[in-house]
Amino acid sequence: MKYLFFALLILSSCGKNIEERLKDPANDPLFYKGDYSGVFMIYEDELKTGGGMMFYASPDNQELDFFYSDDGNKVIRYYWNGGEVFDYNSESYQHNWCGFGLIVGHSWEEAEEVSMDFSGIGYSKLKFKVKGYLSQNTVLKIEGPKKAGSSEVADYIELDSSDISYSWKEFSLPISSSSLKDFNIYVGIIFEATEKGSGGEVFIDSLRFER
Ligand SMILES: [Ca+2]
Repeated sequence: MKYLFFALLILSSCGKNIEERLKDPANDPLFYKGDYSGVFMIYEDELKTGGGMMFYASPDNQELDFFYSDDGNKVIRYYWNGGEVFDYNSESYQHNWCGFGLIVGHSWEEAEEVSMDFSGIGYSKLKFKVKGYLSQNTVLKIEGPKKAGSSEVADYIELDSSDISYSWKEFSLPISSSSLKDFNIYVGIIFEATEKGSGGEVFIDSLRFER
């Protein structure tokens, strides 16, 4: 049984060599998919999903780092100066929002094609740690799993300047089991602003689904 399991892992992987995989199969999302340990780690020191990311609008006026060193602890750093970004849907520049998604596919070209189904595992929460700064008229929206390109509203939590500081704080977002069926995006991280030149700087770590 064990050998069959590894054989499946090897067959389903292209990017990593076998030795690397055998060293730490627990880092593989497919392992977690079959493992009912109750936690699926999305980001902890690195992106653990095996997938990639995509910006929702153009990456202008933003800085995104998946290996930011916070006193040696690796975290995601996302900064927006509140400047304009190009919205591919409306085909115009705007300063109301920007963001990115952690996707199941490896790049935006695969965003709508590659999906994951966690609906049988029983995850009910998206948990994460966050710290940083938001301008008065800017909010940070963290969205739960969703289908790319869908108009369905994902589960989300909205944090404003009074919710975060430069001390770590943990949040827990309840997620519906239906959102975990055939999703393309694990998590969306979005800044929304009511005025130009706002924005913020946030650090995110220990991003995970829990039962
Ligand atoms: Ca970390």
